[in-house]
Amino acid sequence: MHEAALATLDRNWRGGYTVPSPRLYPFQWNWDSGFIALGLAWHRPERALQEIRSMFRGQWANGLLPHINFHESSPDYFPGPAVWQTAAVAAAPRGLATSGITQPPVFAFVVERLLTTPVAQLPEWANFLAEIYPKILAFHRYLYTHRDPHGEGLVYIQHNWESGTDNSPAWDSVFDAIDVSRAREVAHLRRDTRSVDAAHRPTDENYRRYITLVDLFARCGYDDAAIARESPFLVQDVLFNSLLARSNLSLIALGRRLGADTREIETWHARTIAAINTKLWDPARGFYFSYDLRAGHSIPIKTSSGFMPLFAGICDATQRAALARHLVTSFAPDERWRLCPSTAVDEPAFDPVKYWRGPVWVNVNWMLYHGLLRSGLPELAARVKRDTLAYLREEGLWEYFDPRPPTAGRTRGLGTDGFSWSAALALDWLHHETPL
Ligand code: 9WN
Repeated sequence: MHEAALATLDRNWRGGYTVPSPRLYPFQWNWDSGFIALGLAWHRPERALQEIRSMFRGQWANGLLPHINFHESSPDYFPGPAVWQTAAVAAAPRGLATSGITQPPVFAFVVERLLTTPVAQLPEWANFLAEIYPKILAFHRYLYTHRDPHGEGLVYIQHNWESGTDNSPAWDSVFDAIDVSRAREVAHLRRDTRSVDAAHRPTDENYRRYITLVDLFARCGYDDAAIARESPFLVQDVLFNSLLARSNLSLIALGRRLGADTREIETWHARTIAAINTKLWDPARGFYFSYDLRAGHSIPIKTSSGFMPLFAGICDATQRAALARHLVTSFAPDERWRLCPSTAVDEPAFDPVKYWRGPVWVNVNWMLYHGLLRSGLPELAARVKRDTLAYLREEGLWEYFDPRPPTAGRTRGLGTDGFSWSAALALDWLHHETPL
């Protein structure tokens, strides 16, 4: 597995950045790039810095860090730059096409973790740190300024692709409410289902809605105020906000190292923790849920995103116990199931092979592992690590995995193989004992 992980990262390297998968995702993705840097850190430390620098080349003048940097053109992905139409937007960078939405904020905790890897021994590390800190800070400031209209400390996502958990059943009710009777058909433009089994991917009906939103953003010229007024999709996602909280903590630590004034971040941080634990916590169900800001209600569907406050380290003893109970009951009916399904097995929408509606994802497991460790749940953490490494060893470096007990003739590796963050986080697990 170790050799395969190294070979995968080398194969997916494009001279400055890493593609998540050569055929399915031929560009640089935002949160992928952060996880990938953690794997590069051990054998290709210079590349870890290049990877992050390449990502931030796409940063917009308003601080937005786009979810895709289109460094080179490729016919293998839809939607490409022609659909995003960001070239005319004043805040977008010159000389590099990007998408116009973001992804969960990982870079502060990624850079903090790099401190304890060979990357921090590189002569240029100190320069890198001084250069990247203000850029990450600008991204967080963008989120708090543009995505938190009521000053709640919770930022909203404006597209399911911003959640990273694209076709999670949590977004179904939002998408069901969108009128697509006059929206354009996009099924024939899709490229993903040419290289991956359509049963493992979102549906054409999903894609029609995803692109309807992108078309709306382009019409709004990526003006966040206009989008907030007009778009049907405004969601305070529990994963996104938990990663923001975790990243705030790291940003404060990095800022202090640099002798910076971190009071602005501390204020954001306190507000975000309190808001996650009130607005997104459901004491009756003992679980965290995202909130539909447009419709004005919570979205009570149990997904693996609900465990991410553990990773942020913001749960009290009651919350930790309730989450631990859910993990080994609603997410794993018995010991033969592997953790952690992206959607709880007892949810009607659970689908063991369809993308974020049931399969296990390595990046979520990696964050869950660290969250369980810091929550004083080492046995559960060890089970998550064991389950994940067993998949990677037995099946290969797939994008996601079927959580059900094995059955003869059924393959458990799903999506695309040779997936970069599966390789990179395997390397982090194999090399790095330190809890995050
Ligand atoms: C849209 C690259 C990305 C991941 C996401 C994952 C998937 C893209 C897609 O692939 O999303 O961003 O086209 O399906 O859901 O988490 O960052 O690996």
